Amino acid sequence: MKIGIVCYPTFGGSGVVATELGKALAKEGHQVHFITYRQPTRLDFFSANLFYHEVDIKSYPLFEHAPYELALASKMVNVVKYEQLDLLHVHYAIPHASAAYMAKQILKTQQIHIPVVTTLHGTDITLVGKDPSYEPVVTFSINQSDGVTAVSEDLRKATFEHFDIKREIKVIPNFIDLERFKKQKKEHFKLAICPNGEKLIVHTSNFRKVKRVEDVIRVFDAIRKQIPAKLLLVGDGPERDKMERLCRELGTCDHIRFLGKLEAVEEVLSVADLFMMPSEKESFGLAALEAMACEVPILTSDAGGIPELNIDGETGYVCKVGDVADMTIKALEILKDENLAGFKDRALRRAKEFDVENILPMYVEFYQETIEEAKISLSNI
Ligand code: GMT
Repeated sequence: MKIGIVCYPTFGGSGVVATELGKALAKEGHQVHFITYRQPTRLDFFSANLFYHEVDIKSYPLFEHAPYELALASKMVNVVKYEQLDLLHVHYAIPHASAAYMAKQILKTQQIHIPVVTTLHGTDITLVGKDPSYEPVVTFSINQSDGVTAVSEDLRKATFEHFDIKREIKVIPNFIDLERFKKQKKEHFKLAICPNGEKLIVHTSNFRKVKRVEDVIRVFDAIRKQIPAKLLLVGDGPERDKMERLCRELGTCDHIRFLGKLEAVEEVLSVADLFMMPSEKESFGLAALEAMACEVPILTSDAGGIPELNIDGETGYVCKVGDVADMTIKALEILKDENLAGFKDRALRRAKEFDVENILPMYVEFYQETIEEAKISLSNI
């Protein structure tokens, strides 16, 4: 197949999933065309089946905001037409699903019929999308897509709750490349951070409010009052300054390192004893899956689709959002020497269920079905 993939090329989970999906499809022999406003972060190598088309967003003194959606729709029209794509797969509803709708309508006037698959990733539904300023367009563009997927059962349910959806939504979970995300030998790194055998806790996120990084720091502070431990915080975002101030207030700065945006996150995960994800909203929790693949147990909140990944008491623990006291008790339970190895084994075993090799066929099958159904409905007109 010839597939066009539209996503945010930044560090966000939706962009990572879209890029990894494109890479896996290309490896299987499909031709994949990325249509994005910047080279996606993880698309930094050559492959004969991978193509990149940059969306050129022209500004003009009259525009306070350059019209990204129009530039994207125009680029989609051109790429579908000249590369003769079979399908467009857009990731994150806003504004990718509505831009795809516009491209589809333009192409229709030229007798080109392109099926569109939209994948809902999380905040496009649970946070931004349901805001009245976007809701009508999001509802419309989901209903107008030829196929829709959501990354967890919880997100699927939330979509039906928040929007007037008249079509089916298929759940296809996030996946992991176990070739890249696996425990590596990095003992020297562990020794540098934890010279006295301290337990190492890791959190990675984009430091937005929904991630509740403050809970990570408060739980860590409480853990450290009981056992020697260190904390590594990977990523950056709007809450970072506030979190640095909190460390100073708590007097824990000597035990916490802010690593910023790190590409090789698997190297840090390889030496971690516990990964924390206390999010307020989280449709799936790709960062937690990456940790599990590196044999790290996870301590999470019960937000959104996280409990579909984290099996309470098996791969880690699931606590109520904001329950710092319970999170501390559960973290100490996982970190006990007699428990840790079991949690690590089970985390890895669970991660293997989300191996890209298991999930990729679900997308391929869904594309084929969507293309077939679009052909049938066209022949019925
Ligand atoms: O986690 C983020 O804030 C980034 C966001 C995105 O859309 O880029 O991630 C969402 O999509 C990921 C991939 O499907 C999911 O694993 C994350 O759980 C989801 N984030 C939220 O729902 C907050």
